[in-house]
Amino acid sequence: MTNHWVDIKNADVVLIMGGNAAEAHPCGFKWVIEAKQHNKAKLVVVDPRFTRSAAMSDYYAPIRAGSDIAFLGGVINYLLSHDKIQHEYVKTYTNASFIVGEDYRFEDGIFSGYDEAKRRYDPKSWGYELDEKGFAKVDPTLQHPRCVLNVMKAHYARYTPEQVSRITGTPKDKFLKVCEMIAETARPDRVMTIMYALGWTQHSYGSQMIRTGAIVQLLLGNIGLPGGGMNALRGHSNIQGLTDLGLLSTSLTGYMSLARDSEQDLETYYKPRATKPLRPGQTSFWQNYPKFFVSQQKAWWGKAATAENDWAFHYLPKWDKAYDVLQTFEMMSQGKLNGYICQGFNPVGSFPNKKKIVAGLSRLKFLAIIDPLNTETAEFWKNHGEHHDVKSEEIQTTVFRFPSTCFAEEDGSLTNSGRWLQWHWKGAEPPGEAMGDAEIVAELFTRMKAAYVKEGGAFPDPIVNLTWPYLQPTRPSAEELAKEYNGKALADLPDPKDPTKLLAKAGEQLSGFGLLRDDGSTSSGCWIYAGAWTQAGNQMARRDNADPWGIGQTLNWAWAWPANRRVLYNTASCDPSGRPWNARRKLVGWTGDKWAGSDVPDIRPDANPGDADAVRPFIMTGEGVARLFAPSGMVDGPLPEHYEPFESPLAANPLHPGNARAKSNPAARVFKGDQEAFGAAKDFPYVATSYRLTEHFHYWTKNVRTSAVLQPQQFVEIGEELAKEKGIANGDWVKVTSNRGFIKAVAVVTKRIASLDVDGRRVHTVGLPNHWGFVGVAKPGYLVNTLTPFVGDANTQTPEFKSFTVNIERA
Ligand SMILES: Nc1nc2c(c(=O)[nH]1)N[C@H]1C(S)=C(S)[C@@H](COP(=O)(O)OP(=O)(O)OC[C@H]3O[C@@H](n4cnc5c(=O)[nH]c(N)nc54)[C@H](O)[C@@H]3O)O[C@H]1N2
Ligand SMILES: Nc1nc2c(c(=O)[nH]1)N[C@H]1C(S)=C(S)[C@@H](COP(=O)(O)OP(=O)(O)OC[C@H]3O[C@@H](n4cnc5c(=O)[nH]c(N)nc54)[C@H](O)[C@@H]3O)O[C@H]1N2
Ligand SMILES: [Mo]
Repeated sequence: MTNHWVDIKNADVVLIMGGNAAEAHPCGFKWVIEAKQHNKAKLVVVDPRFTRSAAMSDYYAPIRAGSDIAFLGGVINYLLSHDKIQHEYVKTYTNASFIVGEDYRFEDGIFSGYDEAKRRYDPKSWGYELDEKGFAKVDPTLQHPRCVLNVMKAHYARYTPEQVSRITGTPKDKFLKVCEMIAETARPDRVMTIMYALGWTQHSYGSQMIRTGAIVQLLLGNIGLPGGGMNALRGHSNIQGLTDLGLLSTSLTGYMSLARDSEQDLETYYKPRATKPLRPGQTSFWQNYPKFFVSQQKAWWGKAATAENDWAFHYLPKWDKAYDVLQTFEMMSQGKLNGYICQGFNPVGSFPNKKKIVAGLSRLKFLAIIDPLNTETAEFWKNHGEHHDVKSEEIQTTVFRFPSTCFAEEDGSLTNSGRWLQWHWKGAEPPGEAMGDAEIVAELFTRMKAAYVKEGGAFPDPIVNLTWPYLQPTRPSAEELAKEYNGKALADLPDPKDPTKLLAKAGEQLSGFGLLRDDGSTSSGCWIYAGAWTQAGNQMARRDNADPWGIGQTLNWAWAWPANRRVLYNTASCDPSGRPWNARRKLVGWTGDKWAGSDVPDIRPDANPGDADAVRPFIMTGEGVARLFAPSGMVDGPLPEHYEPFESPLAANPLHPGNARAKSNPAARVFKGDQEAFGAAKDFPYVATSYRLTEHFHYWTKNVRTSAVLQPQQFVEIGEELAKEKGIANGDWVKVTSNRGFIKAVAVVTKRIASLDVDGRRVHTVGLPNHWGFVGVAKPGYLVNTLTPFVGDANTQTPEFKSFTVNIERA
């Protein structure tokens, strides 16, 4: 989230699109109700299904799953052609005036730089035109034909209301009504928040869907303002913490990235990361990359990380490709993996194409499961009759099971969607021989280290030199780990402005990332978490909910990264002179000599907005402004474009009917066998989408009798029109088939799923709740991921769970 949960109450318009907060985030949804009740906010929901969120809305519009870029591209076109943009914001705080280089092209659905054989773009031609000093050229009059605003105008002119309706199936009048409601917030004193989750992320172009939403918000001037923002509703209680701490295969902590194999020395590694400013006078977070990186290396390798060995840079692996979950299971199915450690993860249930996942696990020598519960993955080898029909005698994988505690049996912090680190305390002792996750990992590590010390090995250094500063080496405590993430001074830190003063003494916890250095005198396991556990103690455990400004800015409740800032880019909540756009809801403002207000300013506190080359609010970019057009950072194009899901009921992309290459995302990675496992529209004519129910949490609550009673039986949802066409009555057993397998369940026939007119044909949707499987106390059912395709988003590799195709018939 750019903003946070409580802040949603400040919105004038709430757009829930690509999520179903009332169902999947029922506690957080109360802030939408607050906004409606106390702020007269209008709730707009766009979803293929009339959801529980839709039931609370002021306006609902249906949409064909997978077509949100067409919808939002149409909104962009509407805003630009009806002059419903926040002009001053767009001009000063976005790259609207930046000039795109003359080699940039977009033709027939493909951007310049495409290599068809590799399915990859070279983004060189998407860059800005630079001047002699390396700064981007701009045209403040917005007249230049290649300035971003005009490039964008031309790109989205194709997304007319008729075209949008043809692609999305959303009736034109409903689309235009949503545009009108959204456009209301182009005024400086009106804001919209966008709440989204998997309905946007789980597509082969999910990242671009989110970008389209962000572009809409920027044109309206809604980013950085209270009640505004792009708000990703995160899933598991600490999934925000997972990405913050760099658990993805090409990440390091705090959104730093692991080096590629072409970056074998520190200098080459820093070059693209420690970004140079693209505007005169601009400062950017990433200019400090070496300070964050060296401090991480010192936290990990202590004295073994020295200036002479480039801070142990060569201890880190270099990536030839991302080892995301799809890649890993692809390699497993090719027999390239011996073992797999599966900690708090149930891939047989949660990853696509169950047949392929099980085939992969069957080729392992060993599988280690660290989980408080029994799971489908732990029993992948066992025949469970019709729900999981495998030949156990042909599977040789040894499965080890390590019973772990769950979060309620441990102390620690959880980072919520709003980036708040909230400390929690153990609620109960774990049962039986269950051990904490950190203890299990620590046991594994100490034994591995002992083996490396004794036997050597190809490259023992990163293991034997790893710092392991815990009082009990096999029992690292949550407190010790948290202090390590925060970081400390390894030497006295004199104030560079006044060397007689110390900013921190050797050994002290650091108060924030501003103190980090690149000379080895500081350590921090995760720079964005610096400030969470300072000399003053555990900031995450703070529980003062005082809200002096009355807009939900409880700065003494828990601690938010970065620097306890609650709303990112918050200086964009002011006009270019530093005055809040809306005096009623003030985050920060320029007082004449500093920035101050109800939030921690997201800028140098003394950055005078009146200066000729004033620092601009989007300090994560070298431009200092937000990117409507992304010259870098995306693998599949600088502007979002609509493509069809890999399985679609349509024969072509209606925007590019003559170009088969532009039907689906040309830069998405598709493994060979998976291409062949995609189904054709003639055999699988219906759009399928999968989702959650309030009463269950993934596959765990099958182990809870009360949850099993509340939603006792697996079902699939279809609209009345499709039911009639197929002769299916409410309560009938049906069989749903994709090209990868089938499931059987009870049909719920409902008015809540509309059939839509898409590109001249009638398109029906089959809704698939996720939560059943073959382990637990609930009535067994089929895993929905028997049906789903093995392909992911081009940027993140998040699987395309939200739009694929199936057939359905009475069983
Ligand atoms: N009770 C409960 N709560 C949960 C969970 C749970 O299992 N149970 N899981 C948690 C986790 S891990 C996560 S990540 C979050 C997920 O939270 P959400 O993303 O809100 O959950 P989903 O139900 O998967 O999907 C949301 C909606 O997306 C819609 N949708 C599908 N395709 C499209 C599309 O192409 N466009 C649009 N506009 N909408 C589409 C679906 O119809 C559905 O209503 O929930 C968390 N909360
Ligand atoms: N078709 C379809 N598939 C989906 C989705 C979808 O919308 N549609 N959503 C996807 C999403 S968003 C997600 S997040 C994934 C979730 O997929 P998984 O990550 O596989 O999720 P869970 O089943 O929630 O959790 C896995 C295991 O974690 C265990 N666990 C709980 N607490 C602890 C703990 O403290 N320590 C340890 N070691 N284990 C613990 C649980 O018992 C459970 O067995 O599913 C994805 N799969
Ligand atoms: Mo999730």
